[in-house]
Amino acid sequence: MSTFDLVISGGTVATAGGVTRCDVGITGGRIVALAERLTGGERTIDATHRLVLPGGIDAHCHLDQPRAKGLASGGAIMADGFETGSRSAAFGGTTTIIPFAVQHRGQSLRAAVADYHQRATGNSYLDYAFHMVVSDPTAAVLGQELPALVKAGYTSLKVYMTYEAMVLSDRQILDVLATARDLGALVMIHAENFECLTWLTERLEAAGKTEPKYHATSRPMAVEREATHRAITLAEIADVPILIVHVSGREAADEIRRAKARGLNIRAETCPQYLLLTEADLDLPDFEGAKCMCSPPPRDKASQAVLWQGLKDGLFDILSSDHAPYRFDAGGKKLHGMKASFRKVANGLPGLETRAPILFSEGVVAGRFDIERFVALNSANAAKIYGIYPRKGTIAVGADADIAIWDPEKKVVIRNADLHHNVDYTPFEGMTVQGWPITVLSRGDAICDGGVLHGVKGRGQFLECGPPEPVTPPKGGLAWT
Ligand code: DUC
Ligand code: ZN
Ligand code: ZN
Repeated sequence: MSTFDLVISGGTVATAGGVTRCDVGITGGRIVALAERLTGGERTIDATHRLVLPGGIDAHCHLDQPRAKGLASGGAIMADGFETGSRSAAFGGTTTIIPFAVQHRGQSLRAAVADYHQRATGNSYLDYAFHMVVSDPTAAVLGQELPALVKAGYTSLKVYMTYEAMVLSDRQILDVLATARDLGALVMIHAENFECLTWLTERLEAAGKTEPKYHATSRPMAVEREATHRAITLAEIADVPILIVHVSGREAADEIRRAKARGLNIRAETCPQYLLLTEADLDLPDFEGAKCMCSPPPRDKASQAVLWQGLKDGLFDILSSDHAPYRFDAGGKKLHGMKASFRKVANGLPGLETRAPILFSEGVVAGRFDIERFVALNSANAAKIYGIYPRKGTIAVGADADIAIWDPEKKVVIRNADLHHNVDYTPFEGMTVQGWPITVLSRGDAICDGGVLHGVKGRGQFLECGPPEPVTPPKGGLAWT
């Protein structure tokens, strides 16, 4: 009888805490042994000259979301559900996804969560958790639904400071933050000033300035900076940690740095599009700029440098894709035609598969940070922040065998034709990256290997999340309770 179901031999194992040459023994979907040399595997993967890394966690992605009623861009169809989204993520070395269960106004939060379970069940190749989106914080949501849902393993939720159908007032955000504080849940905040960007949008439209490039003009850095500052202020008043999602540039990053220096418990995320794209990418001919339209929009080279610095020095905790999969066709970006105002174009771009390879190539290979920091940004920090560590996010005895075996030398030219999502473009077309995951295991099962899909659709399991880190005790500095 074999000692292990599988042994990964000869590779270099890296976690957020260190790098070591060792073999990994896997049985029953879990890591059961780490040693210089292991024998007795029913199967063996030779990982010589390879990096053996915890599978990535994409902690911010949108899958199978019906467009909220009332949005100008309403009606556009998400091209990826849990099947193609998780498949694509796996080919890029990601083994856990955390998309959103979105509450629409008038809907119960429980019903929203149940709806997204139906969308995921039987479809995902990978394990998944859910963040909730709270767009209607009624007394029932705050008083009954959230306590029950947090207990049931939904320990993070997102609120929006913009979007007609989602925006919450400051007072509502405070209500949500205070509830999260009581429950030990983590609130993620989309920080853009809705009134300012709406005012700018109306003026731009009145002047006939409606092409995709004006999307960026309508949401300048000041719109994000102000909202970031306000989000931090609200968190300070409520005395609760928050996580600011998809930080796009310098001024917002500066606000977060200042808040952290004051001892506030602010976590932050950025995304590859803000590291690689600029506002100029929205100004491509033939409506092509719409491919790079996301909110907040990409900024400039100076902001890119600030974000890279923040990834390196700990200002940012995670790098997520914000995968929002709209095709460049009449069901997606072109739903209202190529002459439509930027206001009507669905926001977002795809990135589940390219996220980790871009971070590895531009981060580790380019010498911006080491492999431990890569693992922290790619998986370990997300696992801790969202309460699934150490089951996910590390290579340790007892952890799930969610492992990506990377060839650190392999050079890949990113081509949409080679990706596994259902979107008909990638904003990173033609970019060369070095380093790519060759074999990706989820709980010991090979999901993909050498470019071939082996995983079984629907095998992915829902993950109940525990309490998020950081759960630093409330400071009690602001007396309001
Ligand atoms: N912005 C969001 O807030 N969500 C999805 C896509 C986007 O661009
Ligand atoms: Zn957002
Ligand atoms: Zn998003």
